[in-house]
Amino acid sequence: EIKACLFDLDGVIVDTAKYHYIAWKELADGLGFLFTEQDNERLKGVSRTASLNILLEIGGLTIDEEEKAKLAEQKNNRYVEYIAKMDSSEILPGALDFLKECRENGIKVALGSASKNAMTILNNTGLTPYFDAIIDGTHTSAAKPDPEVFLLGAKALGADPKNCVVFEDAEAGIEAASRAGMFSVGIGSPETLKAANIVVPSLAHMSVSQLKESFS
Ligand code: B16
Ligand code: MG
Repeated sequence: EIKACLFDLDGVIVDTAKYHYIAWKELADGLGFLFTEQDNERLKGVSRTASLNILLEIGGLTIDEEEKAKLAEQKNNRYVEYIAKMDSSEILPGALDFLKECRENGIKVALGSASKNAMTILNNTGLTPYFDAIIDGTHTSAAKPDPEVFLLGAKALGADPKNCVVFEDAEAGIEAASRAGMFSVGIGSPETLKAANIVVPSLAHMSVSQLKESFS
């Protein structure tokens, strides 16, 4: 039986990857190397620090921790400028309807995001009231694929992991769900999200009745 649904933010509810990309690209430009959209795929679902390490590896740069902290801050300041302009028009197709449908069916809803900026995004898009619990990068000590973020979500909702469903667009997130002992729905392409229990292109292709059928 499904008692709770846990949602990743970037790539599932909103497309903030495009803003992460512009901000990382600007940083790479400043450091003097090219950062492509293809490179950006590697940063999806990955924490800010881990993202920076991947970026520096692409640029072939070795930098001390103090300097890294400054660069991460510089990138985040730019990113925050972009997300400050977000509104409800940036909610991905089907996401809001599905969140509402969960509630209507007595299913609890939680956010499970790696982002430390999740609250800003939820507030600017008007989505905060649709969540019963919000777990983001400010609450966790281990990043996905560690299951911590989803286990904290289940705990906050008072749900057993076996009664939880995770919606994720990143491989690391699907692995986190599986390590948490939860059913996973991949949002994206079946080729990249092989480990997910089921995969749909977006939440516009998902309904509670369909989910219940796949879950049983
Ligand atoms: P921040 P999610 C993730 O969000 C993004 O996919 C990832 O690209 C980003 O680096 C990470 O949040 C941290 O974000 O810099 O805002 O703390 O997919 O877990 O909702
Ligand atoms: Mg994501």
